[in-house]
Amino acid sequence: MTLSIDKQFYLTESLQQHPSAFIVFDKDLKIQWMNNSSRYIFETETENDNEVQIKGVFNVTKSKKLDDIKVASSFESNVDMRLRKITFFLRSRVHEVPLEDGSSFYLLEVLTNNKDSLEALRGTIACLEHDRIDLAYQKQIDLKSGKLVGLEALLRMKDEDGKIIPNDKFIPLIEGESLFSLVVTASLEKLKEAFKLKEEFDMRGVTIYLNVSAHTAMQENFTKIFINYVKELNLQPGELGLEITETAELEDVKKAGEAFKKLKDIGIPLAIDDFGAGYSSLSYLRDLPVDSVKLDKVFANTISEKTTIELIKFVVSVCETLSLEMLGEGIETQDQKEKFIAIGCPNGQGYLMHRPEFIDDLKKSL
Ligand code: G
Ligand code: MN
Repeated sequence: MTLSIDKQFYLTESLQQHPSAFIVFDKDLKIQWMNNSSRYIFETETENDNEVQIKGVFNVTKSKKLDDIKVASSFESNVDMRLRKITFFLRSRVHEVPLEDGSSFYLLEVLTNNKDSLEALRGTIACLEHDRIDLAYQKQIDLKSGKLVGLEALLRMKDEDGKIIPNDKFIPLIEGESLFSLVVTASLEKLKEAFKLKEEFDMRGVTIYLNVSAHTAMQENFTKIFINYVKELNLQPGELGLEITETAELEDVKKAGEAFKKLKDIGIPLAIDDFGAGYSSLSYLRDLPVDSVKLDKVFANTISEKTTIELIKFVVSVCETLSLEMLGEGIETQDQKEKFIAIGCPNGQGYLMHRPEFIDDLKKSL
């Protein structure tokens, strides 16, 4: 079906410049038209070159195929998209627009909350397509002996000029999107380099940690990704770990606990990141199968204050009682390091010991 010129005219006039991304497609899922926002996020000039394809439209609530929906004029749906080499789901609202001849066409509206989300979507797609997803590594040290105990892999997405995009710019905005699973998959692919290095340098007992939000790690498809990864690389228990960071309160802690239990069972330890700040709270120690606590860098920053010292002592004592590993983050000075040792915090991480490095530089510093 092709849209009649006049119909298309009214539609395109009003939606061409709309800040949301809109796509018109027919019942054979062939894309007929895209507005400027769509072209922008997909980085494409025209709808006719097959760079962007709709593979399927699913009604989330009713699990019905597009053709079955005769009554609804608008429904929320995951749209299965193929963009050049990558495929992902787009959270969308699909409007069915009837035509005079009894047929209809479909208007897809990409469900993003605001302009920043659109930018995050576009930026992430570009990073995925152009292999601009990298990992930097930072050493985690036994403070007394100086021995290497862990490596934290830090996501580093780069823009077209090679400049690093701050993680808080895109990640919170795409975490709920299926696109994010591609970022995790790309990170895990990169992480294989670190496991190779680990073998090469015989770093037994060193855990390599990847950062994920609890919201991410508790979703079933992510649990599967991690489980398959451990199998594929034949990793031994404790070789891969996850650091859980939170940018929002965890709604279903019980469900998260169950998901983490599955990961723990296959030998993936769980570290609570940024502990004692933001949403990373004491109750996580009760409700999640935690192995290790990473004390937020605000404690290192203020370690000269009496209250901070008492708080660190308290966490040290909790960790000892519950047999948890503990690490102080953001150690930048010798004085901070010594205070951590005096209080009894066993492990540390920070610019004083090691600044995050990409794999080639890390290799040189091992
Ligand atoms: O949330 P998380 O703890 O994963 O954040 C780690 C971030 O902190 C990384 O981006 C890393 O570069 C940064 N970082 C690591 N060590 C230090 C440090 O000693 N001081 C400061 N200010 N930042 C650090
Ligand atoms: Mn971290």
